[in-house]
Amino acid sequence: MNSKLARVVTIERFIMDQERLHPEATGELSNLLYDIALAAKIINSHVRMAGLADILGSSGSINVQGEVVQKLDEFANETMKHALHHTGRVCVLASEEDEAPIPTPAGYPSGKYAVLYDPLDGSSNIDVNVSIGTIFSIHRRVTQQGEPGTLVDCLQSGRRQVAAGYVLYGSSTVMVYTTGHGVHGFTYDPTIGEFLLSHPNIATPPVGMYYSVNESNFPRWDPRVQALVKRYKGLDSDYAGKNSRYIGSLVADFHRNLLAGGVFAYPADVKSPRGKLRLLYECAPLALICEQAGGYASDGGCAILDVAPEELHQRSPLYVGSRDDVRLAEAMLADAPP
Ligand code: P6P
Repeated sequence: MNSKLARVVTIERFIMDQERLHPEATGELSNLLYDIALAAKIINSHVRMAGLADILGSSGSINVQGEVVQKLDEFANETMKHALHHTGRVCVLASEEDEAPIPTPAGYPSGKYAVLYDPLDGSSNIDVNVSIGTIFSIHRRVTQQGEPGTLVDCLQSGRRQVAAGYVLYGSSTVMVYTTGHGVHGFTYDPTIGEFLLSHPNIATPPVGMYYSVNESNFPRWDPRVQALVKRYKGLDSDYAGKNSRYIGSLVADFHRNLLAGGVFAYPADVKSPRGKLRLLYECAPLALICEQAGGYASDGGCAILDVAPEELHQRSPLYVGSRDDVRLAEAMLADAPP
């Protein structure tokens, strides 16, 4: 037995151990999570090559040019589709990159899960080598088993998710997910091509060190939002201020705050009256992860997980992270115009 393997827990092993805790489990969700982990490994390999596209492409020495030059978020989108749609585990996919849901192609069995995802969030940061991420949300289908999945299977509130997770392509590549039994993080070891358990049972502090918001939007915010951010900054005498950290890449900002404690805010403003971020495949999966880690996520008026979606790509204001910091946002925004 390889001594290294004797000490580490791969994501596959962890998923299996988790499945054994649920005798009723069929293994389909476990296999679906493996499929996503595989897609993450493939996307990771291309994200790591992105900076070399011009160099390698000009030499023509390897065919990476065709793959890496392809916009990475399109590549990530296709990779997620190819990893998922033929497995018989999903009935429909919904992607930030596609206007309409993607039912399982004809000729493939239609499974019991709907997977919604942002294949590569923050992809505008690729050219400047800033961390980016994949976010996914998994629902059990609500339409007839065996039939192609539809939009109805996608338009479910966040509270009904059976699993949610993200992959952060940062200084290392980390996959974090929950199936409703805690939040667990896995760091990719490229020497063996495996995600290894590195952050079991993540818990986020009730009050955070950081606040994360794009302060250049200050003039566009409702006065209550302006007062809230001033409070986070410590400009309100009886409230200790937080450190400002804003990367401009949702998964990176979220992950730091999840581990260290903090609040991320993307408020509604006069230019984006429903906020910028997408409810179903950005806000809702991160909200489930955050709540499972002891935090909270709100649209400023109610829990993100309780918002009933009306459209596939609908946007939502988002306040997510340390529980007390997000509750403060709700208290200070009470009765704020939607
Ligand atoms: P802004 C990236 O484009 C993204 O969708 C998220 O990853 C990030 O949190 C947000 O937009 C940043 O938006 O308006 O501050 O540049």
